[in-house]
Amino acid sequence: MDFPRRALITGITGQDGLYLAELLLSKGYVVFGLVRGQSNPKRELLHRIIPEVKVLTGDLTDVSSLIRVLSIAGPHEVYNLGAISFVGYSWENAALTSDVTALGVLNMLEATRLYAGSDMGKVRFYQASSSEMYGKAQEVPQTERTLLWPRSPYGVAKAFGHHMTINYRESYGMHASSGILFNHESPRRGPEFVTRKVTLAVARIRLGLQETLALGNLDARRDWGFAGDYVDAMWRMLQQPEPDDYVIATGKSHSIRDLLDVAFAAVGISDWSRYVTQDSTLIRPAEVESLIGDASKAHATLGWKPEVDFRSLVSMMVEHDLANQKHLV
Ligand code: F7E
Repeated sequence: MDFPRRALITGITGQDGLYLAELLLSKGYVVFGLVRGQSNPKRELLHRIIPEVKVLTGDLTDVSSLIRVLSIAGPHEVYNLGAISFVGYSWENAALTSDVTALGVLNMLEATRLYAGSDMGKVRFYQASSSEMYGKAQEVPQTERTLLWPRSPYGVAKAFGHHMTINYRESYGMHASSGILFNHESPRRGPEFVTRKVTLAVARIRLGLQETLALGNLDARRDWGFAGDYVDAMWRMLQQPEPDDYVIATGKSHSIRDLLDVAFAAVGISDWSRYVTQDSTLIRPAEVESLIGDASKAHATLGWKPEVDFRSLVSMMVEHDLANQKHLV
């Protein structure tokens, strides 16, 4: 094995990209991150948080930029985390979501194949697949073998990326693995996602900075874990002798109402009903009602298990938001 190991991460400025970069740096990797566009403000943010990451400019929709980036980085491991990832947005921008979240995977796989050339063993590929692919879930809990029935343009795009990853593995013998990650959150989560939207609002309500919180469907259920735990599973997949697909989940499901209970309780509010309103514009055209994953394969093969439970996760996020909003009081 060559040392130091070199990794390229697409989507480096997102929640998972940041945690994964920190994990790989702690293991002695040289880490390259793909950043999109001119004067991207996230480049500055990345430099401030993790200055050791070597930033390269490219775009998942431009295969020639990916070939260039791969030839500069010379990675042993490629983590394809880049995507348009907000499900609600994907109905409004279905074509763009497909270009980035579906075809972007094909571009990255093809660029990686060309980079590897005749030595397919020189690089390993991780695809960030999603539990959103299960959509109208056909089985409870969901495993690697559960039929995919996506319910959003985002879910359809992720299903394409998942199957294309398997296809590159089977067609070219590429060490390409697909991690089917259920919802995973952290204080780094964007405020458009429901967990962070709730924890930020709860902190602001406690501090007197906000009066109410408008939400969509309160009955949806998700299997929520901690992003810091989940990036470790990505790395473990690429250390296996053989590539494969793995569900990464906690095996526990909670509703948005449970999320509200725990988040408001963390600031001493037991009845949240007077603070929460329902906004019908936040209801999705086709909802994924309930997801819960069975990660037994990851437990058995990767030796992976989640460390942070739902309560600790939500409390961690509320604490973080209380601290970062305090200066506004
Ligand atoms: O919604 C409901 C909403 O946007 C969760 C992404 O990381 O995980 C994430 O996708 C649930 C849905 O996450 C609001 O209808 C109610 O049922 O936090 P979310 P998501 O759609 O599950 C998967 C695994 C991914 O791969 C995605 O990239 O919460 N909900 N009221 C709401 N959701 C939002 N965002 N905002 C609300 O006001």
